[in-house]
Amino acid sequence: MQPIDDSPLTRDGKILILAYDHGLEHGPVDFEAVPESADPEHVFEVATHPAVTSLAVQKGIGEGYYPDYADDVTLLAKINGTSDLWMGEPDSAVNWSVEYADEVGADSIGFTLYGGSNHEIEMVEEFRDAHEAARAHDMPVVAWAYPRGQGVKNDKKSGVISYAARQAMELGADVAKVKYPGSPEAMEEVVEMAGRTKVVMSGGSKTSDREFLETVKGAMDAGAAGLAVGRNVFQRENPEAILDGLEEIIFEESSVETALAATES
Ligand code: FBP
Repeated sequence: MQPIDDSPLTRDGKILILAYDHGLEHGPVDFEAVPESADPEHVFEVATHPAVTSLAVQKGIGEGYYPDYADDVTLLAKINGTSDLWMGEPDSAVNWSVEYADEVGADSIGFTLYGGSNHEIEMVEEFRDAHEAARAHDMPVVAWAYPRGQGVKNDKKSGVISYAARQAMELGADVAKVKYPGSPEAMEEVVEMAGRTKVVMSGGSKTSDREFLETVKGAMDAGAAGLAVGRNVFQRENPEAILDGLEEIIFEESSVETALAATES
């Protein structure tokens, strides 16, 4: 892992990745709440909010839409990804090369690691290749550190999430994106295990403004560097409002009450 505070992925050392690979990972069901969220242009517009330090997309959306937003949005190329249409041990296809992501204009890459899957060895070897190519292009590497598969009995257990963050750190990730382990205390352990690798909390399914902002605040107080969020932003009728609140918590270290007030202003 390397220092990334000078990279466009961060603002004051903090990170807010807007994730928008759900059409591939989950399918159209994720766009039902706010139908315009199926249109990548809508989400690129949302990503121009100053709180967003990068927009994470798959190849088709990157090459199809990023040229129109290159001046206003920082791109994270989600290199691998898979659909929800098949069954079996967790795995994820590598859909674009780091070289091509660089050509499209990406500033960083993202890669899912399913530690505990029967496909873990191949995934880690693919990660190695992507990681070393990213180094050659001076692009930070974000691991979607998602322990999952036959070897993992409980992927919500904090010790398992700490192990996934540690795995990401030892394999060279600059940022480990983890599911929230359930409490600020558990998050502290995750952050400790990740060492100098920054930890960002994964957004999860949509909750109320207060619940979401409280969880993010707890994660930040526990030492997280920020958030990688999809549904809790684009499934809202007013995504800019929640981003105003997140900006308060992540970059201004404000209280939840101040953040909630920002969502209403
Ligand atoms: P959310 O904030 O909507 O949870 O998005 C984060 C994310 O990692 C996306 O990048 C990805 O599409 C999705 O979650 C995968 O979630 P899962 O594998 O748990 O279904």
